[in-house]
This record gives sequence, C-alpha cells and structure tokens, in this order.
Amino acid sequence: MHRVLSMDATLAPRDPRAPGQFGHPVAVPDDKQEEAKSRWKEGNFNVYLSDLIPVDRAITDTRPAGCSEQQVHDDLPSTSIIMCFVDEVWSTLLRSVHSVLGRSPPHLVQEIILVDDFSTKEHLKEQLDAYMSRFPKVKILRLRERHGLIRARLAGAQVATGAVLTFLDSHVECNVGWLEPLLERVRLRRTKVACPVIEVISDKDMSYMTVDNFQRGIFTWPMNFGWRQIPQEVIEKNKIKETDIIRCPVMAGGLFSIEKKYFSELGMYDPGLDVWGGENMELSFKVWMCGGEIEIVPCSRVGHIFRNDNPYSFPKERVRTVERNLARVAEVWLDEYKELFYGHAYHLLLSAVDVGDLRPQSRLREQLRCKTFRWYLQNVYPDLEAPLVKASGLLMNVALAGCIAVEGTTLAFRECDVNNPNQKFNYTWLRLVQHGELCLAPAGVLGAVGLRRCQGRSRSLAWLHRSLAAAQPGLAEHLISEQQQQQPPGPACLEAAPSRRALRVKRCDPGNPHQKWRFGRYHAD
Ligand code: UD2
Ligand code: MN
Repeated sequence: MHRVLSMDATLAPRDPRAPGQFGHPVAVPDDKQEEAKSRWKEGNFNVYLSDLIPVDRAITDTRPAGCSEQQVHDDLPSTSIIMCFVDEVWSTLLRSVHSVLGRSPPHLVQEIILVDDFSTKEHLKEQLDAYMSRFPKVKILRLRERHGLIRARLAGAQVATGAVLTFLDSHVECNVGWLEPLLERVRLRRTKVACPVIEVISDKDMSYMTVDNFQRGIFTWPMNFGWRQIPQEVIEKNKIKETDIIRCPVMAGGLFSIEKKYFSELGMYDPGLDVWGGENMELSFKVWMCGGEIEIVPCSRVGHIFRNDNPYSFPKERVRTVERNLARVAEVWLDEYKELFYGHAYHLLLSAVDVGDLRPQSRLREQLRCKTFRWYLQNVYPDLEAPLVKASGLLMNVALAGCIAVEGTTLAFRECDVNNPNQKFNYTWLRLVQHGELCLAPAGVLGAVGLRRCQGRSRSLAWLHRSLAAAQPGLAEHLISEQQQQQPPGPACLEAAPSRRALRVKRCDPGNPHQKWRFGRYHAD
C-alpha cells in the first residue's frame, strides 16, 4: 500500500495573481457588468468570470485532516472518466478536463471520454478536437442526435475500456487526491458505488467553497433528492469521524465511480429513462436492493457549479420529463410504496402518465433477485417517514360517536367497536376510504353512499380529508367527495344523518358535526 498521492500538476508555473487562483472569488469590474450579465445565459452561471480564470487554476485542498495520510492499495483498478455535455461553456469544460489530468495519478486514468450530446455550439466541434488532440487520453465521442444525459452516459460506458467507470459533470473541478479514495472503495468490494463529496463552485463569483461534513444523500416524497446532515447526537454516539465513509440512501447522480462489469450486470441505467432526472434514484435503489452500496467518500472532493436552471433545452418539457422518469422508477422499484409517490404527486395519477414498457426492468429485477423496497426502507433509509396509509382504524362520526361498518357488500352505521374488523378502514395515499377490496363511494343517486371495488386511479372513489381538505375553509375534518357532483352543485361531504343514522353525501357544511369524521389513527398529515 502507499500513502494517497496528492498530485496537483500544472502545465506551466501558476500565476498566483491570476483571477480565481486558489479558488478565490472574482469580482466583475464595473465596466464589464453588462457583458457579464449578457453572457450569463450561456451557462446559467458567470461565464464571463469563468473565461478569465485559468483552466488549470489551483484550489484549496479541502480534505478533512487525516485524508492525506490515508493508505490505499498499490493495485487500484484504472478508470475511464466519462463526461457528457451538451452545449457546455468552453472554459468550464476545459477546467473540468484539466482538473482530472492534473490531479489524478496518470496510471489510474485509462481515458477521459467526452460525450458530446449533439451540442450546437461551434466551439465544441473542431476547436475542441484541436485542443484535446494534445492529450492522448482524451477521446471525444460525438452523438449524432440528442440522447439526453442518461443515454449519453450509456453510450460513453459502451466504449469505455477501464475496469471502473467514473462519471463526472462537465463543469467540475476535481480536488487534490480525489481519485484514489474512490477506486479504493471499489477495489475493497466491487459492488460499492463511490461518490465524492460534491463541493460548490459559486455560479456568481466562481469561488470554490467547501461544504458541511456528514451529509447524506436522501430523498423526500415524491422522490425529491436532497442532502441531510447526520444528527449531532448520532455522530457523537457512534463516534463518527470526518474521514469516515458515509452510506447514502441515494446519490446526487452526477459524480461517482462504479465497477464497469457490475454496472453492466445491473443493466446500467434503465434505457427507458429520458434525457435528465430520476436516473440517480433508479441507480441508487437498484444498487442497494440488488446487493450493492452507495457511499460518500469524504477524502474525495470535487467541486461542481450548481445552477438554477438547465442552460440547454429539453426535447420535451423539463418537468414532464422528470416526472415521467420518476413514475417509471416508482413503478419498477417501489412495490406497494409507490402509493406514497403518487399520493405526493397526485396529478401524475390523474393524468395517467405514460411510463412506457416496464417489463424489461421488472424482468431484470427478478433476474437479479433484488430485495423489496420495504427491505430498503428498513435497512438503508429507516428515517424516511413512509406509512403505507395516511390513516387507519375506526371511522367515527364526531356528532354521533358511531362508526361505519361493512356488512356483506353494504354499509351500515353502528355503535363503535374497536374489536370489529368490519369497522376498520384505511385512508390511503390515493385518497380512498378502503376496507379490503371495497371502497366507500357516492352511489350516484340522491346522495346515497355505497361500496365499490377499489380502483386507485378513479377520482370518483376519492375523498379529501385533513390536510387535503384544508384548502376549503372549515372542512378539514370532513370527507369531501372528489366525484363530480351534478346535484347539488358544489362540494359534497359524507354525512351520518342524525335521525335514521343513515349515510349519505350532502352539500358540505363547515358547521355540521354530522359531517365530521375521525379515523382511529393518523399516520401522516
Ligand atoms: C444533477 C446531477 C447530474 C444528473 C442530474 C439529473 C450532480 C452534481 N449533478 O443535476 O449529473 O444526475 O442531476 O438527474 O450530481 N447533459 C447532457 N445531455 C443532456 C442534458 C445534460 O449531456 O441532455 C450533461 C450536462 O452538460 C452536464 C450533465 O449532463 O454535464 C448533467 O447535467 P446538469 O449539469 O444540467 O445536471 P445537474 O448538475 O443540474
Ligand atoms: Mn451539473
């Protein structure tokens, strides 16, 4: 083994006074404000400043203490670096490549594959070929049509010859000693997927900024990626050190090393995912559920320009593309938990978004004998709140303190009895009031209510309650039918008739306690 190499080469002696040197912030001179402003759109960051900064600038070594003394194996696998880009800014693309060449042990870099995802900008054609021709390791793969990030990465992986694939965005700066710790993890176990800490290159002043330690990649419903700090008491209790590996429920997506053969065994990315977004969820679930691990390696650090908006156009609208991808991931990987996804993105359920053919992915999941999403939640991401239903138990009327009961296939209103299974209902994420296969629903005539076979995508079976009903003043405790009402017009609510104790839907009335209902237990708001 040897101590991790801290190389930081430049082609020429560094000019310490160059703008942005050492990762310092740069200010736009007064007389250049207009120009800087007009060029922002080229990349949705300060392109003017980026062009002033040397392509091989130094940045501060932000690794936690102890990283530079760590030992790594002498026989680390070599890696292909795959960087996809579409219409990337010249100076940031070059800085990305230079940071790899200058701060990676050459024998570990098999090649750098730049995948041009059908860019339209002139500088990314012959000018780029000419510039890169001096670096024998840099290969440029030109796609003949727009593949989108996901399929562009697959195209890069296809031609890669290294034992490991390392994916990077095209506006990054790899920091000192970034590569060996990643490869060390993969060498330790081939099913480890290693991610660097992603630091921040400011979109405004191009300074290189470190980030808080102990961050995990997580998601919240409906599958929004985010960072979450490990709580201080957990750090103390487990004596977690700054240099310790952090296991992550999900990866950010852009920067990671994965063994090539393992990636291919996993079916790489689902090729049915379009353009951009959600592929990080797909790969993360797949890795964890099919025997691997996602890790953040604190001693590996890479800066990335985070931007407010994508600087390139989407073949289809961005939001729709991402949502469709996420729905596809939910359908393949989430099992019964996909109701939580749709419950938090209800419009997707209603629009019945076309996710394409899922069979190849389901088959893959079977072949790999992957574990269930329930297993993933219990073992990888136990702190995610994921109750399978929003509420459950008795469904009690506030005014009469009586409960709804299922008797055969009909409904009755009875004395509440917690031991009677026929009085148990679930209020589901799909907004159904459900007892087994049967769902509470307006029966269509004269405000009657009955039971129908549940069907998650049917709005006529759905009821709004609590947080969902809160938009309508005074109706939070009501059960508002989502069925389109003919008679009477306006929202209709479930009501237990005071006299005959019958159930019906009537025009919603905030003050009427016969329209207020309470489930035995609420699991989510
Ligand atoms: C994050 C990830 C990114 C990717 C993305 C989608 C990080 C730092 N970034 O958003 O890698 O996982 O989430 O889920 O984790 N590109 C193409 N073709 C396209 C679109 C993009 O080649 O059609 C390139 C683009 O030039 C860039 C990379 O793909 O180099 C990622 O795109 P981004 O930088 O717009 O994504 P980002 O960082 O907002
Ligand atoms: Mn990016």
